[in-house]
Amino acid sequence: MENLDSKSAKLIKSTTLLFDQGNALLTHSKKDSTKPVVVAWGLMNAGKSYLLNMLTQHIEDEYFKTNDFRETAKVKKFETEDFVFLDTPGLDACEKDNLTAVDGVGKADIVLFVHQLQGELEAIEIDFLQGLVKSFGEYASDNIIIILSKVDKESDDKVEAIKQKVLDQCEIYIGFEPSCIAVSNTVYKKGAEKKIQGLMKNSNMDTLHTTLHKLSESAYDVRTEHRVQKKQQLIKELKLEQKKLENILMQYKEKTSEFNEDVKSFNAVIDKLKNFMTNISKEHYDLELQRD
Ligand SMILES: Nc1nc2c(ncn2[C@@H]2O[C@H](COP(=O)(O)OP(=O)(O)OP(=O)(O)O)[C@@H](O)[C@H]2O)c(=O)[nH]1
Ligand SMILES: [Mg+2]
Repeated sequence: MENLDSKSAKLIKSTTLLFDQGNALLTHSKKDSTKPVVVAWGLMNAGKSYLLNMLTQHIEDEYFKTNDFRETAKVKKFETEDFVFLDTPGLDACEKDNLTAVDGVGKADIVLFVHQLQGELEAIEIDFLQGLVKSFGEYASDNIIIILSKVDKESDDKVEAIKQKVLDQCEIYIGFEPSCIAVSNTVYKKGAEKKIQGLMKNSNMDTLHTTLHKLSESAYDVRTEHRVQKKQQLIKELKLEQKKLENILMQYKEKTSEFNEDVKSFNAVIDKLKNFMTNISKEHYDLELQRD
């Protein structure tokens, strides 16, 4: 059985963690942006940074640096008139828990989950999506958009087939089919540079813009609800911790009174022993005297 000291040490640790979460929640609420925060997540090289450049109209100059190898190393932010966009490093296959490792998860109002159109969702992507859904609770289906990127590399039929497969996986693993938009960053860039409306339309970036604006109307309400829910959950957990702490305190008190009882009888024995010693010494002294 676990002893009282290690039980209480564990409890103090978990309560402190809950306090930290509560403080983070309070600080976030105070310095929150009133604009919806849009966060791009996805595997390395999925096209997150390129996508955010297009969405923030960085057509010629790259604000979010892109590359063929792992490029983005930390969260980077750009604010437009309507949104705050956050770019994140690609999910790491070696990382056990990408969700807690990434910054910004508590701040995200809308998630762009970028999946490169090579095939279906990989296990690590599903894991991450499941974590996101847990964190968003009942608002997950409104807030997560799956972006299928680099569609210029595949035929329309293949794009459609992969989209269907990804949506089926979402239904199975996260319990709903989110909005799913197939985009091409390179086609949008070409269209914007050469001012060719047809290319820009084909890239589907406008559809994504429209979806974001639609979501932004309710994003603030959803964020508030999300926070309220998180606070309620925290209060519930803190109350449970309080009960456990009180229980441990009681056990300590019982131990102390047992200990006090032990000390009392111990003292009584010592007193008895002292008396006995005094008597026996006295007797011994008297005997010695008689002998002399
Ligand atoms: N053909 C094509 N290539 C793209 C598209 N979007 C991005 N790329 C290329 O894919 C590579 C990766 O793009 P990034 O935007 O840097 O990918 P990322 O997801 O930010 O990668 P990390 O920051 O390393 O996680 C780059 O070479 C881009 O040029 C697209 O729509 N079509
Ligand atoms: Mg990047």
